[in-house]
Amino acid sequence: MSERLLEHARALMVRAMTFYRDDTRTSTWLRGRMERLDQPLRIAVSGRVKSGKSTLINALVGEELAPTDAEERTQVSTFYQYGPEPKVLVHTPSGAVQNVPVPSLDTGTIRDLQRWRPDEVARLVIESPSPGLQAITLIETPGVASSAVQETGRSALAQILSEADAVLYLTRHPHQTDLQFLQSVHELQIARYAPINTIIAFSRADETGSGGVDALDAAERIAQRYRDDPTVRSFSQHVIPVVGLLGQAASTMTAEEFASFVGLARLSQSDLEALLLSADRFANSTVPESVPAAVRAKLLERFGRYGIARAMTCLRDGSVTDLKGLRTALLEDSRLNDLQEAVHLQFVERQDALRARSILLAVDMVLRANPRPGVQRLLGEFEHLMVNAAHEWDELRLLSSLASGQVRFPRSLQSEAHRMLGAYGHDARSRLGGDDNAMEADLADEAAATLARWREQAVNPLHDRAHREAVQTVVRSCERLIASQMRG
Ligand SMILES: Nc1nc2c(ncn2[C@@H]2O[C@H](COP(=O)(O)OP(=O)(O)O)[C@@H](O)[C@H]2O)c(=O)[nH]1
Ligand SMILES: [Mg+2]
Repeated sequence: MSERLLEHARALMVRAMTFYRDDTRTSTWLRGRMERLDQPLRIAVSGRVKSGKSTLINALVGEELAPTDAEERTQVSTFYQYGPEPKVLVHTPSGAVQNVPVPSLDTGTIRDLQRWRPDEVARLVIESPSPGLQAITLIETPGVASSAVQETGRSALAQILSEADAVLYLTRHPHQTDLQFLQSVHELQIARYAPINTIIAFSRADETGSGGVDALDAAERIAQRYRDDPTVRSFSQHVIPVVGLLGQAASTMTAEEFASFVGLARLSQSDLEALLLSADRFANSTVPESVPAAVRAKLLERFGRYGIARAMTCLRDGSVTDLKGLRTALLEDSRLNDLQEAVHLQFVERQDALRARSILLAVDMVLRANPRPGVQRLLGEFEHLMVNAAHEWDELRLLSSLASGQVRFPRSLQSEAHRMLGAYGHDARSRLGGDDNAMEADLADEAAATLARWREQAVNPLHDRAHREAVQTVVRSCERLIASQMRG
């Protein structure tokens, strides 16, 4: 159905382009939006300053491109996208695009460009042939609540978010500001669009509590609390702890770093324990000379205490013997895999629905900003599409709540809901679980029976709000299915 929604959205976009064909600015803007359908999905990586955005981007790309620890005032929206050759494009506020020749793409060069003033650069586009960028473009937004955002106004940030198909929001521990921010973005831009497009990453999870070896367990417990929070749940189904620093270091680990880890793992138990007592001791102790202090300090900066402790455990218990093995184990420990899986399931696999949402958002913006005679008709088509789209997004959102366990029904209803919401396909047979020989009349009976079962659930007083809403969504799916059976 998402495919069909996307086709309808695309058709509406084409009509809007025709409608504004004599208005060059508007039609060019719309054409730009249209061309994005053939480009990788755009994911905005947002959050406060130092929430770990750049680090996580590097971890996801598997390369060090994004400069970390940027000064707050130098923040500019930076796009990391695929290109056959390394390339840097500077977009000026007036809309001009400059190709800046750079000797190589490294964090130092990019950091220098990020220092340009906001009146000189509106956004930076970094193109790199990294395989990690083939399916997705990552956009680092200015830090939420940073002075840069205050200066340029929240609208600049909202603008970037409206250009993204999905949002990965990083927070160290969801502060009030984060929640307010996320909510305001939804109210501002996407109120009419089901928020199927936000994943919250509980970043720098290794620093949770006292930052010891059990930091991730503590982070997981906190994440669970947030998953159950109704406010959080209203805009995201996923809260995932992640250690971007370790993800970044593991995916770019060198042979020398591996050799240093092996050297450290060979120390006696007591020497190693003494070394791991504090970050200061680890980086500055005069012993062991076999792995000099400068090398240790670098390891600490790259992997963090948690990463080093995990590397020691893996190497000493014999579960890991080579660089590749250690990389795999540390990536697992960083939870980057879980995050990547969620990005894949929530964003990449649902890209048709997300792209349809982006297109509708763009058409809506244009129609409202440029009213002229005849626009009513397009607005009418838009509203009609939105009603269908909204239900489809409800279905997607509920499927992911069922998957994450936020919504749970007794087993038989659970699997029926799953099917009915279109998990196995959108035609009547897939939704009703009929076999290939099922007759139309049987399917119609089954649909009626299913609707009756779910209407019964609708008056079940034991359901809380989330479950009542879930039941309503399934009821609507049944009703729509029956309506289409009657038409067909
Ligand atoms: N311990 C730890 N530090 C991190 C992690 N991610 C980022 N950092 C550190 O936090 C600081 C800010 O990170 P950065 O990625 O630049 O944040 P940004 O401002 O949101 O882009 C840097 O010093 C990073 O090394 C993490 O997962 N664990
Ligand atoms: Mg940054």
